[in-house]
Formats: sequence, C-alpha cells, structure tokens
Amino acid sequence: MGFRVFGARPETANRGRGIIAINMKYSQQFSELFFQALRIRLVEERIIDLYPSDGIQSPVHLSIGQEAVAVGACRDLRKTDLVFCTYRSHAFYLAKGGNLAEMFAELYGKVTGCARGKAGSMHLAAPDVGLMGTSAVVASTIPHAVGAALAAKRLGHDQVVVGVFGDGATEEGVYHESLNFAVLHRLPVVFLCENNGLAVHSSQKARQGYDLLEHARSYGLPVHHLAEGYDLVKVADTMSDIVRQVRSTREPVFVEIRTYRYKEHVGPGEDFMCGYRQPEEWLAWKRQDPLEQYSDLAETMRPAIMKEIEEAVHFAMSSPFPAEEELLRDVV
Ligand SMILES: Cc1ncc(C[n+]2csc(CCOP(=O)(O)OP(=O)(O)O)c2C)c(N)n1
Ligand SMILES: [Mg+2]
Repeated sequence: MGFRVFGARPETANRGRGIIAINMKYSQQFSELFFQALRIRLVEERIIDLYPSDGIQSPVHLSIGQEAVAVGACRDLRKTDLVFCTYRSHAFYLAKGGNLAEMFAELYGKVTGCARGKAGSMHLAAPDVGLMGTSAVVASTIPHAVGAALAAKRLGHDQVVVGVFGDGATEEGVYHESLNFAVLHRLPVVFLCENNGLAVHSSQKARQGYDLLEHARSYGLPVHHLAEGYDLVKVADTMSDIVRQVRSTREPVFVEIRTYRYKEHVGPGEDFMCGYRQPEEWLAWKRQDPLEQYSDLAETMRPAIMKEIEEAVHFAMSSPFPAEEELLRDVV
C-alpha cells in the first residue's frame, strides 16, 4: 500500500495542520476532508473523556456525527468569508480555522481561551478567521449573518456570509424575518440549515406542519437539499457551488443538509433510554459515516491529530483563570 504526503493549502483558512501521510487508496480531496472531519471527532471524543473530571464547566453540545457538514461547508470559504453559528459550534469553529488550543482553554474557562475564558463552549468565536460568533439562543445568529451580509454589500466587499442553524431554529420568528430581509435587500448570505431532524428530544415530524424546503422557497430564493450529509465530497462540492454562486450574484441562497447527531442534545452521553429515537437510526447513519467506515485511513492520521490535541489540552490545563478585573471586561 503506497503513501503520499501533503500539507496545507495556504490560501484557505482551515486546512492541514502539519504534514500527514495519506493512504494512496483515497483521493487527496477525500483525504483532506476526512482529516478535518476526523480531527473534529477526535477533539470531541477527548472532550467526552475529560468531561467527568469537571474541569470543563460549560455545557457541551457535541457535533459527533455531523462533522461532514462543517468541514464541507468551510472547504472553499475564504478566511475573509464570515460564518455565524449555533451553540453546537466546535465543528464549525475548527473547520473555519479556529485555534484548537484556544478552544480547549475556553472550555476550561481560562484566560488564554478564544473569549478569554468567559464564553465557554456555546459562545466560541474566532473573528480573525471569520468565525464571527455562536450563541445558545436558538436562531439568534441568523439575523447577525444577515446584518453582516448587509454590511458586506454596502461596503462593496466580495465576502460571502454563512448563517448556520438547526431545523428547530426554523420555528423561530426571526428566521422568517431574516429570510425575508435578505431576499428583499438581495444580500450575499447562505442560509445553511444543518438538519439533524431533532430539537432536543422532539423529532422534526412532531414539530413542523410545514415542509422546510418549500417554506423557504416561498420567500423567493433558490433552495437546495442534500440528503447525504455524511458524504464529505458531496457536501463540499454542493457548498462550493453555492458559495461561488452567492459570491458572483450577491443574492441569498438557502440550503438544507440532512445529518444526524450521535450523542445526547447536550452533554457527553447517549440518550436512547429517553425513547424519542431508536438506535437503528443511529446505526444506519453510522454505516454511511466515512469516519466509521475507513478505519485504515483514520488510524494513519490518528497519531498526528492526537499529538496536537494533547498539546492543546495541556495548554488549557496549565493556563491561568482570568483575573477578577478581566471578568468584567467586554461584558455588557
Ligand atoms: C430562543 C430559544 N428557545 C429555546 C431554547 C432551548 N433550546 C436549546 S437547543 C433547542 C433545540 C434547537 O434545535 P435545532 O435548531 O434543530 O438545533 P440542534 O440542537 O438540533 O443542533 C432548544 C429548543 C433556546 N436555547 N433558545
Ligand atoms: Mg436539530
């Protein structure tokens, strides 16, 4: 079996930390996406190991199972393109190029964290790479994305703005106001619905009388649907076309990508005992999940990723907590 070596593509925000050996059975494109998705999964699995020690006080909403959406969506975004996201934010933070050590430090509430230890897992931000903000308040970052797109338009920038939200967020009024405003004012924003079919313990069918895609279409913008949210290359190619379209037309687009969360809504555990979903669904997604299926590739990449993770965890644990005067800075 042959191996090839590749490193980062410097023009994009998120790719390749260091040099990794890649199994030649897989294309470079697939291997790069796989590496990013595996890195996110291993980071979140490390969070699961660490969580019982109580060093991480912040609630954590894990994206395990959903990584391909973030990795694919961010592949062809520029560093200057902006992403606004939900509390389930580790995957997008890392896929957009957020610093891993600063993320762990933030989870540990340390002053070296990306928000100086005051935001925790649900409010990560890395504006230097375009991850502008994440929020625990469902749907609240959708209008932020629209506002940023309005600014990009007024300032004549060629930025694309991506607003990421779940299926549950489409039940909030501000989602509808945001779609309407973006269409009316012709703004360069991608509305990306990361649809895991669940809001806490309720399935989409139990909550929504409308067809999400048809409802979005009624606002008068192009809509796309991708059922295979586990397929790294399909997600990346779909998002690449959409981002290119928005960059050139300066008009909004809506995309729904189906995905599946493996863990409980919030926390490191599983919740099949709650009865709102069956393990069969989870097993069906796992059978299509490249991170589960290509264990040979994962094993090749694992050591380099784990080294980076352990260094980040060490950085977080050995950093100081914010001083008292720091706690009130930037807090309104
Ligand atoms: C305005 C608001 N209403 C309710 C909640 C409680 N809540 C937290 S997450 C969540 C479900 C959101 O589901 P979805 O948008 O599909 O995102 P997912 O968690 O599935 O990624 C709810 C109702 C909240 N945080 N904010
Ligand atoms: Mg959901």
